[in-house]
Parts: sequence; structure tokens; C-alpha cells
Amino acid sequence: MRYVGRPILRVEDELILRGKAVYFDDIELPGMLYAGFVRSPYAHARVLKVDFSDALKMPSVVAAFGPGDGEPFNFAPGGKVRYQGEAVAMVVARDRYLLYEALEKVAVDYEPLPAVLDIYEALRPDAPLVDESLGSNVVHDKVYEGGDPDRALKEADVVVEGRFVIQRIIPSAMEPRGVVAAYDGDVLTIWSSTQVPFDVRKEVAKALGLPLARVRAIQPFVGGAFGSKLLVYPEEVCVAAAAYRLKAPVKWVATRSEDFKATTHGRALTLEYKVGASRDGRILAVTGTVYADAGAYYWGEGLADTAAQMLPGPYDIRHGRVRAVAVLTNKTPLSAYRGAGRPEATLFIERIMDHVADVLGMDRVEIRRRNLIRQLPYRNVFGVTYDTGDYVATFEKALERLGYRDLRRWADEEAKRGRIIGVGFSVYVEITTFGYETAVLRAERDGSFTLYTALTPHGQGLATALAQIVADELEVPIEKIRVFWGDTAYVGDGIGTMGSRSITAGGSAAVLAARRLKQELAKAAEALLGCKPEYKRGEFQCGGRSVSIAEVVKAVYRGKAEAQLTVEAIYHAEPTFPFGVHLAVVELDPETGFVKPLLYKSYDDVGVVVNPLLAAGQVMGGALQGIAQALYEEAIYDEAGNLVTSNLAFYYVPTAAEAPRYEVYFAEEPHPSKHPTGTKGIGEAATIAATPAVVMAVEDAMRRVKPGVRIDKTPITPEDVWRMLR
Ligand code: MCN
Repeated sequence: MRYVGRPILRVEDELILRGKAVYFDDIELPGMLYAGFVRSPYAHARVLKVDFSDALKMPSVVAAFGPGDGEPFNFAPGGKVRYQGEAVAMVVARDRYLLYEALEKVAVDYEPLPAVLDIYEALRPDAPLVDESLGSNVVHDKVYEGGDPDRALKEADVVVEGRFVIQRIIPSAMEPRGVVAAYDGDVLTIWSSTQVPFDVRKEVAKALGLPLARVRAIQPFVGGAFGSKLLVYPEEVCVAAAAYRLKAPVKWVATRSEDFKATTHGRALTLEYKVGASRDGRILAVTGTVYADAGAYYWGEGLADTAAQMLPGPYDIRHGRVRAVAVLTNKTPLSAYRGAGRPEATLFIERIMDHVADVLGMDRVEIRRRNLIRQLPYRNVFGVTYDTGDYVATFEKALERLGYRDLRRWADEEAKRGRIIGVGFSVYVEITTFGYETAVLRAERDGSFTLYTALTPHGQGLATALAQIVADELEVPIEKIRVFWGDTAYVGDGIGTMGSRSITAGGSAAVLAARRLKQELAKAAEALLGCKPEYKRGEFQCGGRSVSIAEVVKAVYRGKAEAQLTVEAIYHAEPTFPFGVHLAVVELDPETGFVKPLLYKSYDDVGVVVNPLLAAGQVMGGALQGIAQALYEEAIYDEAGNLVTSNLAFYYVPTAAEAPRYEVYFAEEPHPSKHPTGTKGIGEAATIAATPAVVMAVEDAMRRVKPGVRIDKTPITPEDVWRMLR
């Protein structure tokens, strides 16, 4: 009986649901001090003077750090703040509430500078410069090219041009960022709401000149991250430095508004495109420019580039040239948000397919059918090699399973009763998994097994999935396996949970560790049995005799046989490419313009599905975030650079009330990856696929009232719908 493939309930949930899971803010240490940051109210300003004298008069205040206190407290590099919410100074107080009073007493003199908030404004030669040292606001500019796009455009029967604008999104994890750091004179320990404890450890050690061995980073339970906690932030290093200097534990917890400004934002990409197609609907060339509104610092490296390189999507397009440009503006820095470049690429190419289909008067299914890649592996025009799959067969199967045609007929019927219902779908290929991952597996003396993973789950349920994988590999009951994660004291190094890489990279490392442990134990079993054994169902067998894995372990501990009982495996993972089709049904309210998602269906080929319950959970949560991009969420700044949507009253994060009914399918004939787990990632797939499916559905609904309308941006707000319907 294998565990992989079964919908096993999450072992993590007992603690989470009973409120016993420990998050960083649950950690209270004797003598705890509380840190806070003075943040710029201006989007762009020179910092002339920071005066702590009034704050330091408060008895509760222990210390204040600012420019002049050396690294890492050199806030506002170049004497300038570049976005509203950028830290200017740090205060440490004994009382968590008086801290806020102290922060108000720090007097900062600013000289406001003109702010630039729009990428097209920022590109003008006379635009204010976010970073003077660059000489322009363009911080990155790279061209991806393949084939002969100019000739292909010339030879095309139709050339279609357009622009699509994706809004800025605030990742809004339920748990805001924060950190606790404590120094006992020997070891500096940091508990952080992060995806990257190994990086936190390295950055802190480097900043303070400490040996790695004396710095320990712990990722306690984390209440969501969605990519926004995969950078080491200045606050983490500053809090650790304060704890080190003051030799006392220090805690910082972001408020919601602070988190909205000081945690990276996502998306904010614009594509200008020009594509050529033949009369029969083959896309011959795709060209254009992807602009990233990078915000005040270029932390989101690679976002525009991934969008450019993945722009051809699952379609066989042989000629292309896409420029990836990142532009600095006076906003919160942009970085990864669930999908990080692939949702943008997918939304762009799916909109392009629809645009070309409209120009040619072609059906939206048919144009995709004609362009899908026929043979895998496939190297796309920008050099990305998609590994396994059968896109044509999976596409046809998915349309049937999702009931696309039936749902459209149903929408037609309902239209006769006055309901405005639209049906849309999207096709995607995306890139998951990269880099190495580490697993340490120990056989305990009682025959149970402890797995230490370098993965850093923060909601995905990986402890459950890894236990399934290891239980299968060792052929022991899952109860015998306990998984620990999130501590640099467990495992020396690793990358962590991001890029839908965990089950594939970290799971494969766990498989390798289990195989290595079996090899070790086989040596010991041979010594006990006197013949070379085979391993079956938890037993080593040969010569008509057998010994259980637990007995072998016990014998080793008693010194009767030799084997290494703790093994480490490091697995290097090449990227792998999930493929799928998602479908959305929406209803428009003509009075209010509000769009209600009624139904969401998905069909994904992610190779081996380790735990269909966990994978389906990823699809549902991920899809709601993609729906939110299509319909609800947007970070809005006013002309002065104030973040208007600075809390959850103004920034519309959907809840269960907005969620549609879901039907989640995984391919009956999956195409496994080449990794030991056979998996491809599912963590971001639905976020990638949902937005284009919903946009198509809304456009389909609107065209029932106003034929020919075209959606060329997200989100589609109620106001947009209301105006378009009129
Ligand atoms: N899974 C599976 N079979 C597969 C693939 C995955 O059963 N073939 C299961 C895995 O066991 C795991 C989950 O699905 O429980 C996700 O696995 P994977 O696709 O490897 O993705 P990661 O674990 O690396 O998760 C990262 C991904 C990303 S990049 C973002 S962003 C994201 C997401 O996960 N952020 C999340 N899902 C999130 N879910 C929660 N609750 N909170 C977040 O912040």
C-alpha cells in the first residue's frame, strides 16, 4: 500500500487548528525589547536630519539607531528616501505600546522631491531620477530573441498590435512580517516570518562579521508568504544587529499598513506587443516589450525576463523578440508574488491568442488547437526547454472534462432569462523547480525515522507530503516518520519553499536520503543475515531469512553491526514544466458592475500527484488569488506617491464569500518529470491560469451585451464593467 497518491490529512493541522502552532509573535523571552521603524511619509525626499533627543527622553526607550550608526543602520542610502514607508530610523523600547509614542517623537527633517509614479513618465528624459547614480530610471534592459521575427512579421497575413497592463498587487499574507532576535553572548538566534532562514542566517552573519556557526535562523510557523518573504529584508538584519549590540532579545512586528508598504509588491508588468499570424491562425512571430514597474529598488530581478522568456507559452512560435525592461519608480519595491513572471506571461499570451482569433474571426479553442506544441521536449524560441507532456491530447481531454462547450450552451440559455454569464478558459505551461535542496534522514534507535528538510513550508503541508514519500521509499508505516523543518541547526544549507519547487527538489532529496539509508542498513543486515539481502516491505530478506528494518537499526545501535544511521542527501533539480487548462464561469450584475465568479474548474498535468488533497488545496487557494488579480486587488497610489490602499479596508482581498464553486481534476494520464518524485509543481499553477480564464469569461459575458469589447488590463473593476456595459 503506497502513501503517494492518497489524500492524507495534514499532520500540521492539529497544531494550527487548535491555535497551538508557534508563530514568531508567540515567542516571548525574558527581558524582551520591542523595535519599531520610523518610516518616510514622502515618496521621494532628502533626509536632512534625524533627531532622537525627544524619543530618548522617554524612560521606556533603550536605544535608537539611524544614519551614522554604521551598517546595517545606514537607512536611506544617499541621504534619500525613495518610497513612502521606507525606513529612516529604528527605535528600541521596553514597552510594546510606548514604542509607538517614541517613534512619533523622532523628529525627521525632509526636503520633499518630485516623485515619479508611472513607468511612461519615468522613461521621459526629464523625469525625476529615483537613483541618480544610474543616470536614468531604467535599471534593467535585455532583449530575448530567436528566429527571424522581422521577416516573419513581414510575411504574416495579419499583424496584430496591442498593449496589456497588469496592476500592482500587495501579497497580503495573513501574518505580517516580523522577527525576534536574541543574543546570549554565544549564539545569535533569529526567529523570522520568512521563506529563507538560510539566507537570513548568511546575511546576518555577514553584516555582523560573525561566524555562521554562531548564527542560527529559525522559521517558526509562518502564516502565508506567497513569495513576499523570499528576500532578506533590512528589518531582519537590523533587529538581529540591535539584539547583538544590546545583548537582549528584540522583537519587531509589522502592523498591517506597515506591511503593505514595507513588504514587496507583485505583478505591475505591462506588455506592448506586435504579433504576426497566418490567415489560418498560426502565430508566426511574437515581438514586444515587457515593462516592469520595479518600484524604488530593483529587488524583483528576473520578473520581466521570466515574463519575456515564457511569453510563447504552450504554443509553437518560431520567431520572437521580446525586450525586458525594468523601470524604477517611487513605490514599494517589486518582487516575486505567486507565479513571479509566469502569470504575466500566461495572461499576455492568452490575451494575444484571443486578440488574433478576433481579428481572424476564429474560434478561441480552434486557434489554440492550431498552435499548441506537438512534440516534447521542446525548446521555445527564447531557449527555454519544456520537458515532458502531451499538450494536444491533454488539451482535448481537459476541454471535455471541464465541459467547456456545455457550459457555453448553458450560458446561452441563461441569457434568455436575462442573466449575463460568461465562460472563459486558459491554457498554460509554466516553469517550476530550480536549484539544490537538502534532506537529512536519521534512523532513531526505536525504528522510527526523523527527516530534517531544508524546505521552508508556510502553508503547503509539506511535512505531510514528505512523510508520504519517505514512508513509501522505506516501506514503513507513515506514523514512523516525523518531519522537521525551518531551522538552520537541523540542516546546513538549502534554498527553501518557493517557485513550486519543494516537493520536486526537496522531495527528491528525501528520496535520495531514504535510498542512501537503505543502502547503509543493507550492509548491516548482510552482517546479521550472512547473505546479501533484498529489501521488501520493511524487511531485509535473503537465504529464506529476514530481519525488519527496525531490528537492523537496533542491532547497529547495540554495536552488533555497522552502518551510518544519519545520512544527508543534496539534490540538484533542473526545472520542470506543468501544463494545464483552467475554466471560469462568471456572472455580471449590470446594475453594480460587480462580477461574481460562479464556478472554477481545473485540469492539470503535474506528473505524479503526491497528495491530491494538498494539491487541490493549492489549486483552490491559488485560483482565488488569480481571480483576485482579475477582479479585485490593486495597489493604488495618488499623484504624490501616497499608498491609498494602505490597509484591508481599502485593498480588496477576497474571502471565502467571493470564492466560486471548484472542481479540481488532475490528468488521468500524467506525464511525470524526470525527478525521483516524478512530480511537477502545483503551488502556483492556478494563480497563473486563473486570471486569463476569468478575463476571458468576463469579456465573453460583456460581449453578450456589447459585442466587440476588449479587455486590455487587470483588474476589471465594477466601474469598468458598468462603464463598458453602457
Ligand atoms: N503537491 C503534490 N503533488 C505534486 C505537486 C505538489 O501533492 N505533483 C503538493 C505538495 O505536497 C505540497 C503542495 O502541493 O503540499 C505544493 O507543492 P509544490 O508545488 O512543490 O510547491 P511548494 O511547496 O514549493 O510551495 C510554493 C508555492 C509558492 S511558490 C507560493 S508563492 C505559494 C504556494 O506554494 N505560497 C503559499 N502556496 C501557498 N500556500 C499557502 N498556504 N501559503 C502560501 O504562502
